[in-house]
Amino acid sequence: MTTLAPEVAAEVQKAEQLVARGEYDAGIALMQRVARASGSQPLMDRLIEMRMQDLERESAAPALHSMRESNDVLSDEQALRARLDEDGYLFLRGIVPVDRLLHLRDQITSILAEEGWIEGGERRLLAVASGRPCREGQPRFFRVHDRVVRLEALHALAHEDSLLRLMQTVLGATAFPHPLSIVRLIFPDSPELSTPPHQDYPNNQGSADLTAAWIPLADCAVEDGSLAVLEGSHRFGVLPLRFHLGAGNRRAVLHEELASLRWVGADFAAGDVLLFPSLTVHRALANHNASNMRLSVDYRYQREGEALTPGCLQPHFQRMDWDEIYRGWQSDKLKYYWREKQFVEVPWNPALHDLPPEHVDEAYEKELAFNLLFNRRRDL
Ligand SMILES: O=C(O)CCC(=O)C(=O)O
Ligand SMILES: [Fe+2]
Repeated sequence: MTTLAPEVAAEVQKAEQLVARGEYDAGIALMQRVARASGSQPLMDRLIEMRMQDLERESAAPALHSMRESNDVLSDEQALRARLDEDGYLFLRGIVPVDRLLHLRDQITSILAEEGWIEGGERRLLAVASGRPCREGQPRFFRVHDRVVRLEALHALAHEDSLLRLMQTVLGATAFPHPLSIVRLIFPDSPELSTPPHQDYPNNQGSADLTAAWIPLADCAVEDGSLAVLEGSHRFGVLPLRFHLGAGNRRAVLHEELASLRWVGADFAAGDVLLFPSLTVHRALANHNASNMRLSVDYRYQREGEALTPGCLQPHFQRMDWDEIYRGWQSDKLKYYWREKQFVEVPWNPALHDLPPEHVDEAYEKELAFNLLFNRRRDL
């Protein structure tokens, strides 16, 4: 470091001070500019170390309060809606029949075991991870996901009677699920890859009343990586985005006004459902289970007559069309069901989903930092 020009050294010192004060975004952004402009390897190494620290900090558990259960007002639609409006979420116990969840879990874990992601045999349903964590977007991720996303049971679960009745109570009689059914295949021992705080609105757009249902496919305690919600965060409009390694590759930037809000979470039991509209900030907690993957699904519902974007009518990741997905399904009942629904198709606005230009370098640096952290844990 002694060979650095004085003005470079001053910038480095400023970046270090920002990071030491906890201003990671600003400190790392400055360090990134200085390190890349100087071409100095020691500065690049220091930048990656800062990124490692930042990844650890980001994935650490937030102070967590208990989610409010709303089963007491389940049959009172006014009260349910008032809760949703007040808290920005609804947490309901025992909605989805457990046999329906297990039926899907059985099929997903069969695929995961065949593909070598988890142990087969008697422990298959536990989803005991046997390989290195896989990230959304990697070729080995898509090899598995392309099989899971074809499962009739994955799509049929969004239409399950009790779940659909709940969504129609909350949203109104015309509520229907988008065919975009999402499955999450979350490895243990990779907290840095947990889904970061974000709003669904930039991904889905259309109606802001669009409401997600998050459903784990087995009991899922906080330590197993359940979902947490930033209570009341639906009142702050659409937040800016930064790159993140977790699902969706984007996190919301939480400005000062949101600093006083509380994160709420719960130990989910199989059958429990968490609902939230698309402006509510939510995140996954890190999966610290010693061995098991966290498997969950999330579906989005909206009222007829409202806006939706074309991506909500496509299979997740849009790697195949519905005809291909439907090949081998037992029933025709749910094929293209949304063609009977009324909605206003509006264009998706990419500007709402864009990342700042420096994100390409950031993605590379974070990937490097993640691999270093992961290998360090393995070496312990
Ligand atoms: O399950 C996860 O990790 C993310 C879920 C999520 O973001 C959602 O359901 O909108
Ligand atoms: Fe989300």
